[in-house]
Amino acid sequence: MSAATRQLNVTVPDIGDFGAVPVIEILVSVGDTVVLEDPLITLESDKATMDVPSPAAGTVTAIHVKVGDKVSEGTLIVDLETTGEEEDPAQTPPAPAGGVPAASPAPADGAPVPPAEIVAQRASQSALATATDVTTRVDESAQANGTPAQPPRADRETGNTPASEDANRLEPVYASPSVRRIARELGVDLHRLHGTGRKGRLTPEDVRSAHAQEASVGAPNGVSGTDLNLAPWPTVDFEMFGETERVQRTRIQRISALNLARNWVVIPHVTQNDEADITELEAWRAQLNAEHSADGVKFTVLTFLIAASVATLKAFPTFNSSLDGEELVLKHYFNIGFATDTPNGLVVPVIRGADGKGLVQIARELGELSAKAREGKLSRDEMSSGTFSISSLGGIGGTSFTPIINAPEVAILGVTRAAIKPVWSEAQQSFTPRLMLPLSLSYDHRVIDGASAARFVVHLATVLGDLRRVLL
Ligand code: CAO
Repeated sequence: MSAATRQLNVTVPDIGDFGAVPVIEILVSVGDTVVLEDPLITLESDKATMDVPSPAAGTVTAIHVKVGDKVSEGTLIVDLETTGEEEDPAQTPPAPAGGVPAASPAPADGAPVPPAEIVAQRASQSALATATDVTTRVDESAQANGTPAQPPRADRETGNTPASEDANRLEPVYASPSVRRIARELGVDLHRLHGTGRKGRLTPEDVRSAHAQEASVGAPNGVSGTDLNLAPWPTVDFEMFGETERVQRTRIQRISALNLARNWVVIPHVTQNDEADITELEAWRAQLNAEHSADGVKFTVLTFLIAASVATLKAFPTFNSSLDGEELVLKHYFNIGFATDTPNGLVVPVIRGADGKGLVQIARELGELSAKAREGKLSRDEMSSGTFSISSLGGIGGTSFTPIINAPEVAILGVTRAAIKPVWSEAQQSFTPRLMLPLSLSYDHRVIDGASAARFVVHLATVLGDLRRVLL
């Protein structure tokens, strides 16, 4: 394996008899990391829907097509910077000049088959044999040969809460345009279905029965998309009113959007606002930063919030739980996620076992994980298994906001900018200037009632006011 990077121009492979096929979806954005065979774009002719797989692992450095463009074999679609590190030499001979996708997993007879051929075979076989549409992906050949398919892209995605459901969303959907059309009409999410057709392909019947089932019993968590009875989304011809610009959203942004919308719609959120007096804490923080200036460890407010949250979660175990059907799962481990703003979108790295870590270690991990997050280098492990999340906008500003709960967690702490305020002192019978930190706790009202939430935040504020209480 060589760590040297090289540029790879990825072109549309041999797609059989099809030419000038419209691009219906761009599945990657510049800056995305992909592995071998990740779908890059989707093409849809009137006969077939085809994902063009990545010929190698790497980072997308340019995208040369947009939705609606018509492409044919050899059209340049994407530039990749590859290191060769994720290429399996047994499965992936070097891509020839011109960027034609390299070989796919070997079939049973051991001879490697280039994906271009597989794509062409599948598309033309299907078009000829069944005259129906087909989604072609090299995964099919891997599955047919008993070799494991690629893990879902979410594994490498630095997206928000890549739960298995989200991973499903990133798997290719094996459905014809007509099945997709039925799904669109009925409002059925194809990513949730298991196809009963040949090689797991989704059939019209799969979609119709899923729709009937959703309508009768409702979706998980008691919410059915069809039951919401929402008005159609407004359609506006923006260009009629002036010049516009269309910008591709990153995969992280698109995945986050799906998660946030689901969590907002399914979970009844209530946000409890309060303030913590962190005057003493701030003085101690400054002292610690001075003491550790040579170690490269920076103690931000978030470091203390994590420690104080763990102490508070221990006192209020319901906040460190998840709903599982009729049961509540109380977790005896404390994995604290923190929302991180990155150029590609919002991600939530997790400090695992935060209860067993001291402030220095938490501060160090915060620095390391947020740096990795911004570079898009977080692993799935580093973003999973959170039990409680913190979203700190304190470095930017604000006085309160409503953070959205990171399902399946049941609460999230939002933090905004600390400010010096006059606080009445009974002892001194006067107002004294105190540094007050605004706290906004959103909680799942199905699990937590308002009084508990108010007590939780008061307790948290008390701990932040005197961090010795962490030791209690
Ligand atoms: N009040 C006052 N100052 C604060 C503060 C607060 N609540 N929180 C942070 N600050 C200060 C820090 O102390 C630091 O100042 P100094 O350099 O003088 O010490 C400065 O603001 C920058 O801090 P930071 O935000 O970089 O560091 P952090 O550890 O507090 O936060 C991180 C790290 C990763 C959470 C943050 O960078 C980030 O990405 N925040 C955005 C999270 C987000 O997008 N949330 C919304 C999600 S929902 O849409």
